[in-house]
Amino acid sequence: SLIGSDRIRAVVGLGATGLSCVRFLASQNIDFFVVDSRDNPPGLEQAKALCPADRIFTGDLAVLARLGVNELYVSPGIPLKTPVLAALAEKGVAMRGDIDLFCDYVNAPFVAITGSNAKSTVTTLLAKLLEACGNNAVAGGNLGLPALDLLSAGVDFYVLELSSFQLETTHALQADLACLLNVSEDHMDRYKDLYEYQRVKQKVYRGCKAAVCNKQDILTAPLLAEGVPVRAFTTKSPDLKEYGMLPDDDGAWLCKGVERLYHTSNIALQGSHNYANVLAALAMIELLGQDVRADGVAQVLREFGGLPHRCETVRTHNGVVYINDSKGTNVGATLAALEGLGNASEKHIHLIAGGEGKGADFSPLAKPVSDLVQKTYLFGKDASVIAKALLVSSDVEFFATLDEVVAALAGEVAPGDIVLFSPACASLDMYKNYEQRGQHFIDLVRAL
Ligand code: UMA
Ligand code: ADP
Repeated sequence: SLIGSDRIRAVVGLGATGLSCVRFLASQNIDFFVVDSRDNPPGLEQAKALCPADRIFTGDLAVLARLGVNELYVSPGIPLKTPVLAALAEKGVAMRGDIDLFCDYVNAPFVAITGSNAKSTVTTLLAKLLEACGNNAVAGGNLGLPALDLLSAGVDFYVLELSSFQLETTHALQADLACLLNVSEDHMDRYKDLYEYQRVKQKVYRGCKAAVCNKQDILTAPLLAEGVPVRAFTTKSPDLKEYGMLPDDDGAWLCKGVERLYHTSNIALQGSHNYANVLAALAMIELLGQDVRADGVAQVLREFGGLPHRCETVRTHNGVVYINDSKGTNVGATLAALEGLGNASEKHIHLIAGGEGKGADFSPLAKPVSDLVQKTYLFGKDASVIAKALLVSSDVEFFATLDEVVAALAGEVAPGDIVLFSPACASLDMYKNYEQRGQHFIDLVRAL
């Protein structure tokens, strides 16, 4: 049974995920140890209220080797390649995660969404669409609220955003619906290459009952048993049963096959990458048995303009539009932003980028930057790594801080220009998270 007394469990990590595991196991009267490598992890005080003090170990993971554990719930921020964990795995200790635990206990349909980019946008949009169709839908996972904290009675659909880190520790997901939105390089400090990362992302489809994939990204194609329904989306013209786009004089229609569903002029999200996101969400509600033409769906699409820090317009000042895309934490996101906003005949983008590069290859930025960007302003830990990947012909300048970048812009921009803050990097070298970094940009721009 799941609660077999032969299991000796430990929760590894005391951040948001670890704490949700502690709360959940305690609520089920299951015994466990807690271990965190930090002396004073964020969830320590709350864990002490739920678990005997002599079962909590902080400061080093090495103690795990002496506790006789055979089942771990490893937090996503801790690589399984960490030597203590790798040694235990070698001895047969189960390396599980909070999502595995969620799957053991969930008793309503759940959707699992992953991808290198657009996860949060699509997860949030799908939950809104399900609600608009009259369901009680809750969203969480990597999005912020840990999956276990969502479990409650009366939920019709759980919508989970899953990161590759969470999928690493998930063994039998068996989602009612699984979606891999796109695969482009990210977290190359934790994976050997793109293909190791892709294999982890593909775990989202394991045992799923229905699937949605991206026709324009072969790395998302699922290998599934016969009879499992699959829908593909594309921003090009769709084949029968696919979700896609048919252009007309003032925009395009989002379609299912030849059937026209929504015109882009009635959709608040902007840019072709966001139309792909809407198409993915429409394909998903169809597979969940909802009506893609429901009035509520039309209303959500008219109103949902996206989440903060994702290509969000901060203000227009002296004819210059300032856009905060602080959630652009990898090359793929910044490419999508450049392609969505750029115009080769005007070359009116001023790109601000830099931060913690996570070992990424920045060379895919070289051509779009040279085609679409007037000048690039680099700051943060890996600024010089990015600069080396750009073409020598592009105009690049280095700065110590974001304050200095924004101060320098005054002498560079002209009416009609766009200032795009899309770092292509994580924020952790200089900020607590991407939200704090985005807010810093917003504050600087509002003060102009
Ligand atoms: N840490 C230690 N020692 C430990 C345990 C953790 O040093 O023993 C450090 C990690 O190296 C990491 C930090 O603590 O730097 C946080 O790690 P964690 O696993 O405790 O993180 P949580 O607080 O549980 O938050 C995690 C996700 N974070 C990560 O995957 C790093 C959150 O996604 C997610 O919202 C939350 O679970 C709920 O599911 C954040 C994220 O940045 C937003 N995700 C990455 C991304 O989107 O690119 C994957
Ligand atoms: P995630 O949760 O996967 O990080 P978000 O929805 O938060 O995804 O968006 C992250 C970044 O990706 C933002 O910079 C956003 O502008 C960009 N983005 C959104 N949709 C797409 C897409 N379909 N393809 C590539 N980038 C995208």
